[in-house]
Amino acid sequence: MSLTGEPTLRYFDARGRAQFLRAFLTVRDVHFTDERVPLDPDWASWLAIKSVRSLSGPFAQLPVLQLADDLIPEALVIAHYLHRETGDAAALGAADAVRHDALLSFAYTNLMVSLGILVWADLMFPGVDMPTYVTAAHGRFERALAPLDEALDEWSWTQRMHARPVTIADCLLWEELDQAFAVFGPHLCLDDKPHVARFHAEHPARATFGRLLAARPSQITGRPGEAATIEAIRAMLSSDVPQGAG
Ligand SMILES: N[C@@H](CCC(=O)N[C@@H](CS)C(=O)NCC(=O)O)C(=O)O
Repeated sequence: MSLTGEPTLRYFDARGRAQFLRAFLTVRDVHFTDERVPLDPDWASWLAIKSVRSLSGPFAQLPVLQLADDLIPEALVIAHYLHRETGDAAALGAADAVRHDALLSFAYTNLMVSLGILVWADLMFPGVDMPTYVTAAHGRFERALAPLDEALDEWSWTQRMHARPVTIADCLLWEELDQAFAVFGPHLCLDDKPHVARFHAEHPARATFGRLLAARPSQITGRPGEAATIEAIRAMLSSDVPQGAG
């Protein structure tokens, strides 16, 4: 890889928008510094650097990838940068290159962002009717997986994944499916999405992903009280809890 020096990936001590980048760099043996801003109750560590553009980038948000002489902001921009620098972008054929970028965009927007908003919903939208919102978000998430299932099948994505190095989209899609299991628990059913299930279960880097997560157990988002929120979300989705309760 032509990344000169050892890059620093700066993000909060959470999986969020950066775990797939950590996973990719690890799987592809790129030495990097995994700099994690602690999730302090008053956000003191973050506020100390938020206005320092050389640390938090042009939009004062994380993640950023710090290189020897440059700083790359925005998770998707970092992802595309790594995809190019590894030579992966050039190695994929024209059709797979478009499919790859489409998967990256889909997994980021339709899966990651939806899960993040769900976990933060009651704080982001004060007064929201959470049981209704949770049921709708869960349904929307599962419905989004149906065309994904078809695409993975049509593109023979999982088979092809075994025949080449793991790409950044492979890492993001696995991470988002895993985050979805962590949020929805038994309420995420992939029985009718065999290609999505196979992608998650047969991913060649799943052992590395698991080791990384075991070494640094992390929240999904930086939301205060996330574990209790996830428990409440699952309770709302349980058929034995009447909708409208909680
Ligand atoms: N468009 C950015 C969004 C980044 C973003 O929203 N980061 C959040 C954490 S997930 C953040 O830095 N929040 C702190 C703040 O905005 O002060 C991306 O996709 O990377």
